[in-house]
Amino acid sequence: MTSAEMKAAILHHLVYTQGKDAVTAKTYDWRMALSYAVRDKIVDRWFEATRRAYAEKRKRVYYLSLEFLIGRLLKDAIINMRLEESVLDALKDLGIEWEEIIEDEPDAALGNGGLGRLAACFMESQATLGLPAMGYGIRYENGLFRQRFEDGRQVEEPEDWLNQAHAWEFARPEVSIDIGFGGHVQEIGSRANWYPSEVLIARAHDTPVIGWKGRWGNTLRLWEARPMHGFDLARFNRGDHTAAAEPEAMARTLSRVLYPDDHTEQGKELRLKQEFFHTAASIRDILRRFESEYDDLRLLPKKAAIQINDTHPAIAGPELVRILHDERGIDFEEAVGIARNTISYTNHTLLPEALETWGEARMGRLLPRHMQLIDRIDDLHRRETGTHDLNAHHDGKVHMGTLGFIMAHKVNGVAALHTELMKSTVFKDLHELHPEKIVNETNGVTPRRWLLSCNPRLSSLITDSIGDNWVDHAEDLKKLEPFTEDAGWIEKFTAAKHANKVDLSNWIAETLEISVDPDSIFDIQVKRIHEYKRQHMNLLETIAYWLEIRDNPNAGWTPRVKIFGGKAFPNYIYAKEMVHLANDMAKVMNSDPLTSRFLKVVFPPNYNVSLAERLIPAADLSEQISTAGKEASGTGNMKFSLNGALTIGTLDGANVEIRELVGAENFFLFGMTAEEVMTHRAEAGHAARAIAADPRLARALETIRSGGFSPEEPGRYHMITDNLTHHDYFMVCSDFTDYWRAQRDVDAAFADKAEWARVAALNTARTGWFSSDRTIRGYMRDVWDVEAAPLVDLAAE
Ligand code: NBG
Repeated sequence: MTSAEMKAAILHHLVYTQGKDAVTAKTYDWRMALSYAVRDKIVDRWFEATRRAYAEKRKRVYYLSLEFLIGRLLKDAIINMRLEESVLDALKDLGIEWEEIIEDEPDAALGNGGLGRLAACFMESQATLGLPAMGYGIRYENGLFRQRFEDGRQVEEPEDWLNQAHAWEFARPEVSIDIGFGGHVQEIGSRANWYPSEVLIARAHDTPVIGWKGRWGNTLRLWEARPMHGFDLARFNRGDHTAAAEPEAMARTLSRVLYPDDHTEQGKELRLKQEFFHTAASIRDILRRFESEYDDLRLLPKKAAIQINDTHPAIAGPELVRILHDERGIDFEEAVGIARNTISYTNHTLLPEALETWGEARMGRLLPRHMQLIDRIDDLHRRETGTHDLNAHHDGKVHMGTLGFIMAHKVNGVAALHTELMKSTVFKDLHELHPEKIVNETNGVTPRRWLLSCNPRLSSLITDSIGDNWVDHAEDLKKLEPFTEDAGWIEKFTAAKHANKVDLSNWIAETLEISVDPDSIFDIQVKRIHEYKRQHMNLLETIAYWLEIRDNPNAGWTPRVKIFGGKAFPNYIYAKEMVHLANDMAKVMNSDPLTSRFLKVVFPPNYNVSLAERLIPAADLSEQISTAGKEASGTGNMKFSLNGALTIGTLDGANVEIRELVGAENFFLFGMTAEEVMTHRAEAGHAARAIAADPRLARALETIRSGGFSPEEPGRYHMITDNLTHHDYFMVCSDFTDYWRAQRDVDAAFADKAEWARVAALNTARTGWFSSDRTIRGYMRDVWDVEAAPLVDLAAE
């Protein structure tokens, strides 16, 4: 597409779709016009892919997830369609600022963190690989809350990304599916009729997901909840105006908010309803498509693979069995077999507080037929395996992890260590019964968004050096290795990183009014705020460093900028205290004349996908410091490494694999192993002993305790200091000393600029393996048994 054609398309949509005259058009109007112009190009490719999937009778993958953290879509689409040149030229011609347009798009935050972002990366990789796939999610009206700080405290505000028109979706009112809840069951022999007492409608909204070079496109289908009967006119006419709108409001509640926690099981009825609503609508839709093509349901596992993203959609098993058995008349055991061979389940955490359970009373009330079927599934599984005590339904609850496991033919972990821990801990007994079921599929990230798009300087250097094949064959980044021995090339690499750091410094100065020196170490920890991720350990180390500088301000310290980002679950008081402490520390430290040349603390609010895209390319040091055994994988860790940051981290999640790939000598390792954590935790008084043995740690804790960062309220952080001193489940104190040591190793290493840059470049060269293309290929081979369509390379016109 030429620039002139692009310009004409933008102007056409500005007038005829957006209904605006160029003279009065605002940034929003131009963004919408550009989005429609780009979308037009995508639609043809998307249809073409859909038609091919049908014509070639291909097996499809269905990715069921309560979260899709897709972020902004415009730039992604432009880059994958290779339209940057024509768009940039056209905008320039029209006098419109590219940056302004990109920044104007709301960040679709339909997820909490890693789990949701992984789903988004998977969608992009599936499209890039030409794998016929469909993502099913919920179209939350309010995504993850917006975070603001008020006197350093986190304040949550509703996120209303749908307030403006959303350029990327197509409403499909013709795809409306009835979803029932409650009511009663009438058993007829083995089968039953379910008569729900409440019925809602799931309405589909489709967003095209286009792969690299536009060679394939898939659909992200998000469900909106609508009332069966909308506005009650009779009631309205009787003057009961509020009640008239009630059904509408009740239904809308269901797809209104994303639950803002990712590691605690909430047990709220609305959440269970959301899960069933999402899953039942998706299963219906999958069967409708299947039955339009084939007439033998026994073929389902050959033509469809349903992936359950964590346990949230795990009711898919019983629901599919219910339809196959009750509605289609397939024998119960055979129905279970078909469902199992179709479904597979990904586990994303071993934290006990995150493993979903539902009370049998609630489940029985809301989903009476499913409750019966779960018991029959348990019963069948007992007979198959000759066991007595491995039921999904036990102790008055339905355990969704067990249900997911029993109803899947494959169950996967998301990093090597995590998968091994699944086998030896949470799923130990089930694993012994089904030793073939658990497989590992280490997470990945799409290099299109997480390198090509977010880091244009480094990407151009890479492409200039090795060509652009790396974009969809990220293992090609290995070809950079010889360049890392070339001083001239390393200078270019350093220049790219430095320019990214200057950009970030300017942004920090503009938005937060903090000046930071781009020559400092940019040390970044961005992720949800959680005790197991140990932001407080990082804060303690920051305090200890600060105190040391104060003691001896002229000792030639290595300057650092400590950057934090992340949201705390609104009811998680401890995590909110960590946020508050970080902000209080920033206030004190950034204005300390003795230390501020050497140490700054920066905490931009509202960490989201777009902020990640801004921060990661500018990082020198990536903080991956979770208690070993607790972080299933991590994906931020991969993004940092890919963008040339060095990692300071524990042997946890995918850190283990990052270290193997980049080389142990290029990784700042510290802390206990998962096994050591388990034994050490059992020893009483571990925290007190660690504190007594490390005066720096003791002093840092004492500084917080005595109100060093909250003089107006010295006891403000007693929750944190008491917990760390007496309990410290996540072993912050016991790992602190080694963490401090590793941080000083970082200082020493940073002093040799050229060597640091060489290692940073090696990180980029050696982490192509973490492309989500590799992950998806793994699922295709080990889990889904599916092949991609051969792709025709359609260069950008
Ligand atoms: C998260 C893990 C991360 C992992 C992502 C994606 C949940 C329940 N789990 O370590 O904590 O990277 O899933 O797999 O959100």
